[in-house]
Amino acid sequence: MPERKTSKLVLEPAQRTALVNTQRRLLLRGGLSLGGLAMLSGCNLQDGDTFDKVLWAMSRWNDKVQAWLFNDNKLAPTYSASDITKPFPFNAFYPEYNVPEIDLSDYQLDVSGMVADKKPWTLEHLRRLPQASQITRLICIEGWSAVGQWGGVPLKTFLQHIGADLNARYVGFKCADRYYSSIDMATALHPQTILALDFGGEALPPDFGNPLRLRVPTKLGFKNPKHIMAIFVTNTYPGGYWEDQGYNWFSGI
Ligand SMILES: Nc1nc2c(c(=O)[nH]1)N[C@H]1C(S)=C(S)[C@@H](COP(=O)(O)O)O[C@H]1N2
Ligand SMILES: [Mo]
Repeated sequence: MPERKTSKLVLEPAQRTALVNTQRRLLLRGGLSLGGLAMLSGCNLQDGDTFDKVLWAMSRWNDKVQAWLFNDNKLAPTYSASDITKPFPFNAFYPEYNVPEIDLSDYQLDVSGMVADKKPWTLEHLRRLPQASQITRLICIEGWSAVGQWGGVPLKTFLQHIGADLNARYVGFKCADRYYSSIDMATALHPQTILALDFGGEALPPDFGNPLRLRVPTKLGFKNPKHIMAIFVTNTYPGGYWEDQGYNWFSGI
């Protein structure tokens, strides 16, 4: 096994300032070395690694700390019907006219990974499971937020029905539009995390993720994948569309 080097990185002054500030924010006050950070983040950091790679490792480390601090019962605030934002903002990595067209007649949700029952689910079948509804705030990292009402199957209920290994680390989602995302198991089992079929009391319209989206009000908007086609349970870090471009994977409580 190659020896881990823990000596200092060579950084530009501006990078140094940014790194020092990030370290402060990430509670790295205890004087964690590059090697120590490498061990905690699971990244193989070496002398001469780029600034981006070090920041990325720190973000992974931060995710871990947040998961340790995560409290199952911590609930996102809920609102009343009069607080609902109208019209509700649309957001995706493409403009509204490119929203995917999904043929509902042959739609099925695929299930794979660490689950006992891998049979695909129809929408009718999903609607026969117990349903929950919430009025919560969706917060987009781009600087806007909006209150909406979503209804559907609590993800915990769904995971129990498919015999998912609830000790697995991640639940991942693949969408009809190349989007993908993933959440930690604690978040998947959180009482407010739902597989939403309805928006504002009606079946999800195309703009807002028909026929199925994840609604997880304890996380930022980009952790709420729309147009879900497949769900998988895994111990292998699945990343996400924005997560893999540097957005913090945990992004919430
Ligand atoms: N499939 C898919 N899901 C997605 C996105 C996307 O581009 N494709 N964008 C995410 C982002 S960044 C946000 S803020 C929310 C926006 O949801 P809304 O259109 O219901 O407001 O969806 C998330 N889920
Ligand atoms: Mo977003």
